[in-house]
Amino acid sequence: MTAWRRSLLLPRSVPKLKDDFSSLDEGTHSCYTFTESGKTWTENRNTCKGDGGDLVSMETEEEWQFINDEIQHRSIAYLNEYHIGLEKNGGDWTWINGGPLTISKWQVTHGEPSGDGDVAVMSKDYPPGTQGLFNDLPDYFKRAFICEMPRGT
Ligand SMILES: [Ca+2]
Ligand SMILES: [Ca+2]
Repeated sequence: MTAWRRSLLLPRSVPKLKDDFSSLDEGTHSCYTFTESGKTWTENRNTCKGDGGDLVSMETEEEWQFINDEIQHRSIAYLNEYHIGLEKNGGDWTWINGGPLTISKWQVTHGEPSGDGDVAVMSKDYPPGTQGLFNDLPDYFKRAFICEMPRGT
């Protein structure tokens, strides 16, 4: 192969980094990206939007189960918690895509939601025994996060 031809082909062979951390749910037809670290809830949400998605909204038990299965075999920093697309609007917890919160996943044995914030995290296992369960936190706490993107973007 000539040198000029090789240089034309090179850029196509460089993989997109985010593909290494994402997985596809055949049920929801969404693609999810799991980070190992992150910033504030609002900054993380903007990162998801920049990639053509948003923080994850889990409208069904099946989608929650898929996400929980994924995070149980991933490693993250920041206290084993991920920002998700759940926020308090006028006293009601709603998904940021507009859907109501229909699954019961608060860490009730730890008194959550405790009212200390208007955004939510999903636990990998922090505190121990809370796998996949939610906790409300202030926006400015820095955490890893999960993006949901429509298939094909
Ligand atoms: Ca969803
Ligand atoms: Ca809390």
